[in-house]
Amino acid sequence: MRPTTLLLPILLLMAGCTAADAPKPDTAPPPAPVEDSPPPNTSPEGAMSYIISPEDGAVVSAPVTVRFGLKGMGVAPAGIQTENTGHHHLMIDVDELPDLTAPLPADDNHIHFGLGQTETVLELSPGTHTLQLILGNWAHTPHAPPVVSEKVTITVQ
Ligand SMILES: [Cu+2]
Repeated sequence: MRPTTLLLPILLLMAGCTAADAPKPDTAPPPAPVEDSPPPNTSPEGAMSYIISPEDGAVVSAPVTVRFGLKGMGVAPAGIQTENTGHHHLMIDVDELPDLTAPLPADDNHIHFGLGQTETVLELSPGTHTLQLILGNWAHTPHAPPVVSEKVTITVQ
């Protein structure tokens, strides 16, 4: 009985020595830093952007509250690089969509909601206006495929 109980600690000691003395693999490349590879700029299947209100054809009075809807993706502020997220951009009276493969323009007709806002209040002049949403990624570029809402046409009294 006694020789067996002595053998086990010796074996463990030898195993420890072997691991410690093993040559370090100095030829293996260091692992690639995760933060250097941005998330893919893609949208998942079924992702959808839509204007909750006002409804298409609505007759409203200014100021107009516009509520943004998003399905299948999450809202994140500009600058936050997380897969399947983005922030809303509201196109006001924009007839032709901007380049959907580049950062979206920013002016009175292309409004960024880079803080992650999901609604806004607009002072629209009386008459007919169109509203349309485009989701942009952390760098304001639409996803692939782009997540663009239906265009809503409203009349402001
Ligand atoms: Cu933006």
